[in-house]
Amino acid sequence: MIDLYALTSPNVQKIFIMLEECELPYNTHTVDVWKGDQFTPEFTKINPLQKVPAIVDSDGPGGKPYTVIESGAILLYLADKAGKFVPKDKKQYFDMMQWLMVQMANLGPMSGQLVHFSKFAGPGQEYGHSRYRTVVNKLFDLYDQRLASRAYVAGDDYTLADIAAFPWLRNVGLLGIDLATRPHVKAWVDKIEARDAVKRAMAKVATIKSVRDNATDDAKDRYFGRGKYARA
Ligand SMILES: N[C@@H](CCC(=O)N[C@@H](CS)C(=O)NCC(=O)O)C(=O)O
Repeated sequence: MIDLYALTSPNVQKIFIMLEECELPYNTHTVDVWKGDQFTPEFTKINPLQKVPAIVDSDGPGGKPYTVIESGAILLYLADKAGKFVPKDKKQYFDMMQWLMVQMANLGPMSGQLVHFSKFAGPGQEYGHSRYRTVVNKLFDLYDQRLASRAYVAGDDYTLADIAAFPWLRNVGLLGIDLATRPHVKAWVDKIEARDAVKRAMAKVATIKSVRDNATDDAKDRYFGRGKYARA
């Protein structure tokens, strides 16, 4: 059995999608990062980075419990366990890996910064907002070019590169990105959204409750490492 430590963010959505796609049994534990649950000693033992997602597999390597953090590593771990969504052909495997890394190192973190500067940083932050809006727009263009000539991000098959990118590329409302000029991303989002496993995953995400809209100023400061939580 897999225990998934989760809230509702795109990095967590990837893992719900992968678990549903692989039909692996799992329990969900809510870690409300807007309440500070990520900082408890119990959760810090599971993920010293104090972030969701994380999983604990009771049947890990050697039949022993095993913990995995970082959504990209979790996707690779689950793909290995289920034997799915990773191409066997070497070239295709490395195409998939490169685009998984593009998502993990670029699309995810840069989009996260864009959301931060547009929703949470407060007034007077135009430099940060403009910088990340530009970077994310360029990344959306890059994915659109890529999807213009192939069915999926890595090639002909649906792989981890799609599962990792989907929650971010569909997130256009929050990011303030226009898909009208990215028809290939739009068609790909629609295609992935129509998968049964993705529908099941997103329905599960929708049931998770958070205090996000009523988070205290102190909880927000701690989450964002600002105010009395800032480090020199
Ligand atoms: N690189 C990590 C990012 C995880 C991440 O940033 N999680 C956020 C939610 S999207 C979180 O738990 N933030 C709480 C905090 O930073 O205190 C991954 O892909 O798993």
